[in-house]
Amino acid sequence: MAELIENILPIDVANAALNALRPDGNEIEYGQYYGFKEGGKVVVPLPRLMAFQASIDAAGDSPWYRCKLALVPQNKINYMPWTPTIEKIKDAVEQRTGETWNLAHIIYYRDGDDSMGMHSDSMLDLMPDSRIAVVSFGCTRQMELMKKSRSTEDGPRKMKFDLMHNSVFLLDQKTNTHYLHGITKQAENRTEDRISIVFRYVSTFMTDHGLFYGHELPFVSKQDIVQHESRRTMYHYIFSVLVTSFILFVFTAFIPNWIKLFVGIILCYLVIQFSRQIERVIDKYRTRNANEQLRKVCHMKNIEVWNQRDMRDFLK
Ligand SMILES: O=C(O)CCC(=O)C(=O)O
Repeated sequence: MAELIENILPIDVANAALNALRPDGNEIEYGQYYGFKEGGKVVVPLPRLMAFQASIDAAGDSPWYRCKLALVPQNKINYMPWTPTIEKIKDAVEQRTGETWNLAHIIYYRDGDDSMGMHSDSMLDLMPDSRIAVVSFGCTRQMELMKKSRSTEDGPRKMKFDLMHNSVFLLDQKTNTHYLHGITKQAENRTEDRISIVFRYVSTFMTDHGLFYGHELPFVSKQDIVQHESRRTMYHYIFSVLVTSFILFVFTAFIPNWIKLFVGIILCYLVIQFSRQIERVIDKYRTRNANEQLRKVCHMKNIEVWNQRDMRDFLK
């Protein structure tokens, strides 16, 4: 069930965090992001500023969270490594709740006119049973939850939570499946700003070659990818030597050996390049399959998935 915990940090630490995370605190570089309107026909600026951080490993692999935001061509989402204040907040909230998170969306609501429409979070890449944490600093804003029309779950049709300075709201995946949530505009509160840090524990990762690994994917771990790549390199070499030997044997029976050696080296190089190109096409196909597989898993679990058009756009 969703839960709200107040006074998550010592108050002086929370006040310092609010100042550090404001745009003029120079720790976070917020950007303007865009969303689709009218069934995807119009792109409009979102009424809030955002920044993105995640646990990035030494090889540059980053957790990978698919959400509608990533589909808007104008949005270039870049997960940056943790900055000191965000990492401090993450550690403190993890200690207090016993949860773990590896990715954060940091949202700056400039005043009561900034808001977030009713939606539910994509759960495609979330670690099963992990909760989403919304840590709030600054002006109190209201989180509204509304039961989805197709939900057959018992429970209130509407819920409201005041997200106070220095609080954390924990949203479990079951509530996210049955309810929409959002931050409504607050006309009487036009001047005060608010920062929310939305932490998620994502179990899908992307390597710098664009291969995915994680639970429910063909590659479960990075180790699987490393083994796959070394097997693949060996196949490239064997394939190239066989093809080159065959070509030399058939077409160059009567030419001197030193020319054969020279032509052989060049041919080998060309065949390796050619087989790498073929591998790239196969990789693209595998990635597509991985996404298809994730989609099917999500359907089985009856959780929200992207529609076919979203998937196609993402895979372009
Ligand atoms: O900013 C907030 O408090 C809510 C954020 C949220 O709902 C989301 O990122 O999905």
